[in-house]
Formats: sequence, structure tokens, C-alpha cells
Amino acid sequence: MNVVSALHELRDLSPGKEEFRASVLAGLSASPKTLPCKFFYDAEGSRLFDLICELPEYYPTRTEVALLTARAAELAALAGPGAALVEFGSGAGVKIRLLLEAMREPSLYVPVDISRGHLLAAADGLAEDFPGLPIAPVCADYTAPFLLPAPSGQPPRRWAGFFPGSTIGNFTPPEATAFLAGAARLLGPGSLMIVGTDLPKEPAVLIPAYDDAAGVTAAFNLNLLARINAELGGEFDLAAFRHEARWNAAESRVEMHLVSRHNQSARIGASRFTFAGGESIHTENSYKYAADAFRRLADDAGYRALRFWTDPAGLFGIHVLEV
Ligand code: AVI
Repeated sequence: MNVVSALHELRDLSPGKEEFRASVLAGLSASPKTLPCKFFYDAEGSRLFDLICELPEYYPTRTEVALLTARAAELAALAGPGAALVEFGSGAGVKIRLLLEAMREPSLYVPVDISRGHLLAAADGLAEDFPGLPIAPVCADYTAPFLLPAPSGQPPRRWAGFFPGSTIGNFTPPEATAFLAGAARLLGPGSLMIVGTDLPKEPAVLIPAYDDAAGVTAAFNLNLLARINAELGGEFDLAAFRHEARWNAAESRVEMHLVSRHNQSARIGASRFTFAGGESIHTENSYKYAADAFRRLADDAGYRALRFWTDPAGLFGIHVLEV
């Protein structure tokens, strides 16, 4: 039985095929060519991303999980009893368990994710493990405004936003500021916001994390072209593109690209796109924020910084902010 769908109504505000088509056609018509990374996460992309999180080279997930495990009691104390949690980009729902287990009487959990199947599967698992916890999944692109579900009983004592995984690094800094400001409006004054951020470090660590030996990240990147073929009638030859990860030091970000192996063209319906050999489609940015740089960004978005924690090797950080 689908526990969540039996108990809760899913709000589906996810982008439709037309938005996908319009973004792809616009991105491939631009110079340099780009594709928005939010479209990585169809069912296959979400499956591949879960595999990435387990790769030996991809340190962010295990480092953040260790940090959250060590700090769960402090986070729970900051949130207080009866708080309601909103998770932006809830994915597999692994990290939220650490918070929910430590919290006293959480009153509501609102997972927000763009991938419907993934969202429901994770919410089903949580409903089984936390019987009695109201769960109200929202399938949405959380960069666009949406409303929080109304709690059925008493209003929560405090809302707490949770945005782990350094997903904020997939926005440009102005987009990250706008997202944080939007989350502050959504959650309201007095709310907490817990944000996981990857820290800058040497390319010898960063590049393998985004170009792993097993080729999972390459498959994740190329899946975007497979998705265009499957959903938009595209005719991309996946073997004619290769995955590349680049460290852009000036912008403090890892970039992912799909590089054309030779001169070629590819059709999507009536549109034809040409690629020179070596030309790339820029598919993702992953910004790495030093603690101070992120605090300035949060300050611009209207937050007060409460805490910052990092691991002994200084790989990853967790910021606790207050609206
Ligand atoms: C989801 N996001 C934080 C990941 C990252 O590290 O930027 C996506 C990813 N791309 C390649 N590997 C992981």
C-alpha cells in the first residue's frame, strides 16, 4: 500500500513537459550552450544521483551525514519541541531521519522535491518509520513560489527549513540569495534554516568527486540527453558526447559539461542544433562557499547566522540561520 498517498494528498506543482522543452530549446540556442541541472532528476537521474552519494570519491554526502549525526541533538534543541520541518529537495530522505529522530514531537514534515516517484517512495518509507508524524509531500520546483500545506491541528511552534547536500551550490549566487529570501518569506519570522554547503578545496579532491572512476557521474550527466530523446523526441547520439568536470577557480565552482566528440548536429523535433568538435553543453555549476562568503549571502537574504559547523578536515559545512 502507498502509505503516504493513503494518508496525505500530494501537491503536484512539478514542471511539465512544455517547461522542459522550452528550457532545452532556449539553452541549446544560447552561446555557450547550457541545459538547466534541475532536469537531471527524472527517475533514472534520481537513481544515479543516489549512487553518486555512495561513491568513494563523492565526499559531501558521508561528510554531511557524519556532521548531522554529531549535531542532531543541538539542531533539535535549536528547533525546539513541536517544530515543523520543510525539506527542500528531499531526495532519498536519509538525512531528515537524523533530525526527526533527535527532535521532540515534530509536528509536520513537508518534503519538497521535483521528482514525483522519488518523493513518494521516500515519504512512504518515512511514514512507516515515524508513525503518527504528519507528512505532506509537495512535488515542486522549489525555486518557484509555492505555499506550505496548512497543518491540520495547532500551528507549529516553529518552522524549520532544511536544505542539505550543498544543493544551494547548484544555484548561481544571485539565485541562491533569491532562493534563501523566498524561503524566509515562506517559513516566516522566527524560523530556522539549516543549509549544507560544500567548502572550497583543492581540485585534486573536487574533480574526482565529479568525474568518478566508475563513470556514474558521467552516466548522470549523459542521462540529460537520454531524457531529451525520450521525452522531447530528441535524436542525440549519447556516444558522441563525453562528460567533463572542470574547476573554475575564479567562480569557486565545479562545472559539469557534455563535450561534443566531433562536429555533429542533433534534432529535437523541428529544431536542429549543431555542435563543433570540442564544443560543450554546460549542464551544472556546483559552487563551493567558504563559511564567510556564505554568511554574507545569507545576510543579504535577510538571515542572522546562528551556528556554523564543519568536519575535522574542513570538507563540508552546515550553517544554521534564523529568519
Ligand atoms: C545535488 N547537488 C548538490 C550535487 C552537487 O554536488 O552539486 C549534484 C551532483 N552533480 C554531480 N555530482 C553530484
